[in-house]
Amino acid sequence: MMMSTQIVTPELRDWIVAQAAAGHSSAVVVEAMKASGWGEQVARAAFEETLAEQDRLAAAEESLPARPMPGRRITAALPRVPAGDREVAVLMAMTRPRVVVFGDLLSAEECAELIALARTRLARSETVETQTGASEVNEARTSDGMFFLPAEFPVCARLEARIARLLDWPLENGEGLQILRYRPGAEYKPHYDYFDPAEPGTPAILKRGGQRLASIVCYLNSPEGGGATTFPEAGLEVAPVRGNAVFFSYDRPHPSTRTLHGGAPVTGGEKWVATKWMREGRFE
Ligand code: PD2
Ligand code: ZN
Repeated sequence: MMMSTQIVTPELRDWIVAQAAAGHSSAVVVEAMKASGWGEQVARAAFEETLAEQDRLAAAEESLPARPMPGRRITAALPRVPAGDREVAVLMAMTRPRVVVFGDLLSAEECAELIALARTRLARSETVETQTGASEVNEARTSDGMFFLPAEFPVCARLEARIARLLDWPLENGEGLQILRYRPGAEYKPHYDYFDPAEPGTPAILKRGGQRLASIVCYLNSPEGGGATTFPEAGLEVAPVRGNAVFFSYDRPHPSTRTLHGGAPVTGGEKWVATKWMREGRFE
């Protein structure tokens, strides 16, 4: 018997995959294909070959070496991590979103020193305007902020070196520390820290160090109320506690990383944080 061959178009392949994913048996799918003019043998072969191809693609993706990422090896099974001049505690670690909460990252004196150095330079926070690459004042973020240059003061250099050791990520790939102060009522609405590849200003931003891969938000004080760092898609809230930090990473600039996060409104006192972002390459 001559086997007639019929081309499996991308649309048909997607349809077959969707049918199988919806739990329809091969018999049901083959019947539906026969009803639209396919021969039984050909329909069965197309169905099986399509699913086999799908499995091969999934296996290839799984076996790709995972890319190096800041903080890759950190686990709560090793609850104290040497970080050069200090041992840092791992209080919580999770995988999707990738989030780690650290304790004892900064001393009380370091927190106070960073606040004192930043205080006189605060201005209403701006975010990068991804249309143009310029900065703009943004209603989603009602804090005041400033940036230190990398290693601008000894306390900055010390913290940057500690974070580089902790996360096993090159010092040169880190942006300068950003300090934010939230007064009562101030907040940072949920957002992603990576640069959206679909925005026209992103290519210009990426020329300097490539994408952001990870963020570490260090708490410089403990506000009297509110101010948690939230991950709405994970139902996670991290309490701002002086000297602690929340770290999260995103191996692609995509919502599938589930790294949507925000700063909840402060309800009592002020909240001060130092944020550091890690880039793919040298940031200079
Ligand atoms: O201050 C925070 O909790 C916070 C929340 C979300 C900081 C940032 N994002 C940030 O600096 O990107
Ligand atoms: Zn953020």
